[in-house]
Amino acid sequence: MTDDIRIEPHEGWHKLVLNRPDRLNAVDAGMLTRLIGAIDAAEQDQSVRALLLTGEGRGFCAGQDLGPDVTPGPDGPPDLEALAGTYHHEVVRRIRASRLPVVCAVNGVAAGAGTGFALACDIVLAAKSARFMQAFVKIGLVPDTGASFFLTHTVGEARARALAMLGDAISADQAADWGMIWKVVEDGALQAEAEQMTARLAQGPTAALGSMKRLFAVAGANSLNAQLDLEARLQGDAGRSADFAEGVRAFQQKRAPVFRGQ
Ligand code: T3D
Repeated sequence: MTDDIRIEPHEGWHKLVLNRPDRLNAVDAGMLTRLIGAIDAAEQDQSVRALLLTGEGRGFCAGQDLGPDVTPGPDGPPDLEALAGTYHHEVVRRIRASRLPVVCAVNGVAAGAGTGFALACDIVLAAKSARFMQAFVKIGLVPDTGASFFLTHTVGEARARALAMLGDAISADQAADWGMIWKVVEDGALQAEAEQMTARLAQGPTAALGSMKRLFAVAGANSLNAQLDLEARLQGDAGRSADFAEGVRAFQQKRAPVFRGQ
């Protein structure tokens, strides 16, 4: 049994670790199948209320493993449309559609698909020494794993185009300055801070956090009126939750709320 995806269960949340440090956690189809399985398992387990994604060693993820999956064989070139659609993009879809808040701790270089996996997450922290790189152009590919979408929405089109076309790496500080990620953390403090944040989210109003994901998923494309309608509908759902009742009770009683995620 390979452990290239390590699942570390904690009280109320799971840490998912990309674990192929000798290749800077470059991913192949098998590894992505196991990552999708780990996300699905957490999704179905009601005791899990948040996820943390990170990498082992000095890299976060160097993108697609440039090995057998993408090497031309006797039958011709690899089918990258199928590879991306079946594996890389399913990870992005799972994270975005998840009912769970997903934190990403970018512990080192995030290249190619690695950047897409990170930016698919809800809150991205990066170690000071981490770098983000649209490596695709260097091997004659186009951005995938959501990179063209996420970058356009986070850093704007001018920067997104240059990042994709030049393939230059940017520092974690630059990524934070440009609004691509939430925060830069000193290397030695990254995992502890990301774990604390994930544990905090795991004690939050899980259903409301899930609804926030639904709001932000469409906020960039919706008209204001459509977004107001959706906010009203999801606020209606939140208003009927036990967590809302508890939140208001706790406020009135001047104590911290104990959310159960319902
Ligand atoms: O269908 C589809 O969607 C296709 C897939 C597309 C998505 C993609 O992700 S395409 C982009 C694929 N990734 C890359 O092109 C990045 C390749 N890696 C690099 O450019 C560099 O490794 C980094 C800039 C990320 C880091 O550089 P550095 O100097 O810190 O480390 P290194 O020495 O290059 O790498 C360390 C080891 O990891 C090295 O192995 P070795 O020599 O010690 O045995 C290197 O070969 C290995 N490694 C790094 N990236 C990959 C990899 N092995 C396989 N695949 C990789 N992507």
